[in-house]
Amino acid sequence: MKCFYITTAIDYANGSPHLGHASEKTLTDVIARYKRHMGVPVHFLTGLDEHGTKVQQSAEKKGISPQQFVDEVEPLFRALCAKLNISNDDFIRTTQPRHKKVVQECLQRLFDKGEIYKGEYKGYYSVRQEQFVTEKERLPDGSWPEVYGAVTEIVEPNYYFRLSKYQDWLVDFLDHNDFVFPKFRQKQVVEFLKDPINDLCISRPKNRLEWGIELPFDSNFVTYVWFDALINYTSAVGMFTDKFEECWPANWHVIGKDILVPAHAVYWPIMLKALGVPLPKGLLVHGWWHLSGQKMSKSVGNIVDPLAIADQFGPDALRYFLTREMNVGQDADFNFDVFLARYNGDLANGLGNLVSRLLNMTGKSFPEGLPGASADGNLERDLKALWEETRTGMLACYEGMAFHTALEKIFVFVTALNRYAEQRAPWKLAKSKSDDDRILFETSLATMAEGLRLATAALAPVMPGTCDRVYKLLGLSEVGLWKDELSWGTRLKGNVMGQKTILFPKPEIKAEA
Ligand code: ME8
Repeated sequence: MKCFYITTAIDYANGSPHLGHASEKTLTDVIARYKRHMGVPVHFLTGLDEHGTKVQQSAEKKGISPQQFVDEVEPLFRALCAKLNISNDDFIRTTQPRHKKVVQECLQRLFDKGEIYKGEYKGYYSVRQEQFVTEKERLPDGSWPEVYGAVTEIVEPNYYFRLSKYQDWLVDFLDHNDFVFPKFRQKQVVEFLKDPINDLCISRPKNRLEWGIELPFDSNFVTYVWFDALINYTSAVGMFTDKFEECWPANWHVIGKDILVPAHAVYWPIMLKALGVPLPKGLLVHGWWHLSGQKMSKSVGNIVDPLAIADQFGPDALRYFLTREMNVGQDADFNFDVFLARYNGDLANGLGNLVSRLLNMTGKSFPEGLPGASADGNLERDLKALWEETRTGMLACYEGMAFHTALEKIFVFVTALNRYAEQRAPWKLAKSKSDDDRILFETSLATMAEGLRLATAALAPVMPGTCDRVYKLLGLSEVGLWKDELSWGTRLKGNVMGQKTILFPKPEIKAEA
């Protein structure tokens, strides 16, 4: 079976990882894990974008070489992946020989086909954005928008890629294909293409920028960083080798909204088209996290960096929050008070409480193994019916990228399980001498355990560590394929349950009132 190939953007190696990087990797990981639970072979790529002016400048500031600089940054990003339990199969760095080789091969092929030509550029250049800017972008008072930083006028020979030649093709392609998710983002691309696009300057003279991949046909130049970076998606899976078709075309490039236009939705499809290579199947574009975190750092001294939350609360608490609070495509707000409310409400009092209640009682009453459910009352039937509904709903949500709603549905079920526990009150039934109560007692624990197992299996793409832990506590190995995991059954009968466990300890810090 051809693999499901999914990628994140490759992060700029000019600083430390931040919440945006964490959330994009988490989102991509949720999809990758979901697919694996569906039995689909997955190839998941993430990595680092290591060339360009910003890296060269950051290295200069530190007084070290750019290579040394990126070598120091790389472990930070790998540590982020490890900390968040990201299941990437590969980690590409654009300074790796496997990548440079493919970039040069692409450039040479395009040059040989006449798709790249030499011209002269006179214009304004933004160092911060590593791009030329046009008069059109000047503000009414003649200055440049702040995002560009310092803008200087330069004249230099450069190489150009014939982007404009493909504009009509791209417009037509977008007219006939769903390429960008969510749909409103594709409309933004179409809107962008209503104005004529220019050819793309894909070189930088070495006297201005040395830190890049040398053009194979002119050693006085290096490659523009975007032209280099985009190719990571193909260089990592063996472009120009026999292996390439095992993964390519990619199923999703997961990216933020800031790098859709023009990089991923215009440059990249046209580069591939000009090379005669199929396009990826889609661009999955997420919104941005905004931090009401300025406030956060003041109110709770120790949680300045949102990633420190993963240290303090566990990676799954952060993964849960990021997935629960972002409607993919829309922006979201990172607010520590909301984080705490989710942690305490959904995780500690919801899932965590269910686990500790169950294990407390099984530990006391059934240390030799979980009993079976021999009664089938209204409460049990209602729960089973709710599970059927939850399963159908959450599967559709996972498939439709509505992960926040999938979680909402699963937690409605978790709440129902806790309510069931309160209604059946097994802690009271345990004290009764009647045979009927004994049967109900056993049934209630078996029902809680099976419900917990199902909720856990459904949460596995989002909270993989916690779910494997709960599965072990239920006497199972890790969560497997969903075709085997999501039906209400009796497989837990006789399993020896684990010791009472607090999955989500109450935090020591308090949210500000
Ligand atoms: O753009 N919320 O790298 P990058 C959500 N190297 N996502 C965010 C975010 C936020 N606050 N801030 C950044 C680059 N991101 C290029 C990509 S790909 C061939 C080259 C996302 O480190 C951003 O949208 O600036 C992007 O998808 C990713 O983090 C890397 O951003």
